Amino acid sequence: MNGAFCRKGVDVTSYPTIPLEKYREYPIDEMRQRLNDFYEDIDRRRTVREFSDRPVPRDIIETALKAANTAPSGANLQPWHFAVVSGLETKKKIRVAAEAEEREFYEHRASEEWLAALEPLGTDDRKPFLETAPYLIAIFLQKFGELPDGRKVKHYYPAESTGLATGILITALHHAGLATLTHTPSPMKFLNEILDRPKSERPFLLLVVGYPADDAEVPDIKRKSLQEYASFIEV
Ligand code: IYR
Repeated sequence: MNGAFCRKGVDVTSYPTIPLEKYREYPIDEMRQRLNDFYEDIDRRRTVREFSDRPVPRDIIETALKAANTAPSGANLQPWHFAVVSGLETKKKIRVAAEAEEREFYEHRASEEWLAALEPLGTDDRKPFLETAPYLIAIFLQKFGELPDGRKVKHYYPAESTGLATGILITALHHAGLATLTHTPSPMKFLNEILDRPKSERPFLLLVVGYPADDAEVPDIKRKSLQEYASFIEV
């Protein structure tokens, strides 16, 4: 089916439909095995704050971004932009701007309660990894898109969609054997200026990507148990 029609003065063309031929069903035992393997693998993922400067080929990042771009999104409008930074000059600018915001955060803006919540993680305003890691991926959320003729199109659920794409990106990079850090200097508007992104895009998060440092350590965190974060309603 492929129809062209007009709704409220907007030209609409529906997508042609195709059979779901890429879908795969697995026998239940295989389903269990695959899922256990996947869970064991993702359970090893840890957010890392100490990175090596070892380079990572750009095609690896490109493929991970292609995986991220498969995320479901409101009306399939894919309301995200990934600015991939590998140049030292730009990484330095980002570090300087992020550390300035973080100093404000740790010294003035953060509530006592927030600082107490961060205490176990031992974070502070120094962010050397912003220069050390081979890639910083600045993820932007687009509230509006632009058609080739310059008209604006409203995006739906941009935050949810960009969050989903980011989750897939982190999972893909972990799958490839790379470490990530979801960094959220606040506010992050400086990313628009440094990376020359339009005002209509909101910085969503800064993903630091690379190999962990040889001597990297991580806090011994605990994850909630299934009963704590899930409920099953069977009536
Ligand atoms: N953006 C700051 C503070 C921070 C906030 C949360 I919530 C964290 O989980 C970790 C850090 C920083 O990056 O240090």
